[in-house]
Amino acid sequence: MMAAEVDDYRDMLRIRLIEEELLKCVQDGRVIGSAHLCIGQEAIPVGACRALKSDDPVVATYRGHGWALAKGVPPVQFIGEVMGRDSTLNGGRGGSAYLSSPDHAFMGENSIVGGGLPMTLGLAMAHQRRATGLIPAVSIGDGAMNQGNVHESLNMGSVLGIPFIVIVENNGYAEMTPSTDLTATPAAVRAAAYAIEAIEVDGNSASAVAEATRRARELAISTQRPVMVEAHTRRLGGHYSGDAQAYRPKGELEEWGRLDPLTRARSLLDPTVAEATYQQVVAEVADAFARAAQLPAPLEEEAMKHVYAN
Ligand SMILES: Cc1ncc(C[n+]2csc(CCOP(=O)(O)OP(=O)(O)O)c2C)c(N)n1
Repeated sequence: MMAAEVDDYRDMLRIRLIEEELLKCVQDGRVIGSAHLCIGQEAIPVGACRALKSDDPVVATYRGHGWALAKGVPPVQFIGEVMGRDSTLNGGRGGSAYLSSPDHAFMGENSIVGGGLPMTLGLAMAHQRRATGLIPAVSIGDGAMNQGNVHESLNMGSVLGIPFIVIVENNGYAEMTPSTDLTATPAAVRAAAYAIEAIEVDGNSASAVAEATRRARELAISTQRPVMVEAHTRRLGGHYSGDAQAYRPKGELEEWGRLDPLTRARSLLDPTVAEATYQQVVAEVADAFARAAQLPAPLEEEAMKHVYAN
């Protein structure tokens, strides 16, 4: 057992426990609106962020809680932001699906499927011009691989020689549609159309994702082009917090649950260490929720700040 394995378990568990509590918050009204959870997919942000430099900018989707936390956004501020509190992140304006923290190189979530690609291309152009040595990374879903702007960005990045990493989280579904009913070829196969490298990886292993991302980062630098990582995983919850998942075939969740990255990560640990880590994260998350609930509500008179209307 190595320290990295304890870190993987702890970091994935923190994301899982925070999201499970956030789901309760949506259900009991502590969070207004909905939330798109990454339950089952935690190994991808945890592994990828371990391989990226801490200043490498990351762009995520509405399913971006894990990425924000893996980039080091403090849980209290993160939870407060999702609860619409006056957090130091976006003052409650970002919420679950639009939060950002540039101080942690977490450039933000967005709800435009595939919308992270053009943003990341722009970020990558800026970093290349300024010769910062940083490599931006973007997470998208497999469904987003059918969006035009994803292909436009990959083509442009390849032709213009702009290095960035696109991590495709193939989680088995795009909303309520099975990925296999939607996409004719795997994402990694399509990368060849843009003459960029692609690496397929078991997205339920943080160490495998870390290794793939490390290679992707090196390839982005050596080829001076985008590089794709297709991480195969399983969404172990609904598309969003209100999704009853009636479309799932019987037994699917049980079958997919056997691949749960957390169960696997825990099985690699000494049972005493695993249990101590579990208890430590339970206490840490409970404390973070209690402290987030103490954050003040945004001031009513500031509601029109940061909007163009007045
Ligand atoms: C441009 C655009 N089209 C459609 C939608 C509606 N929509 C929201 S999520 C989603 C499915 C995306 O699936 P995928 O990219 O696989 O990501 P996942 O939700 O599985 O993480 C769709 C079609 C949207 N938000 N934006």
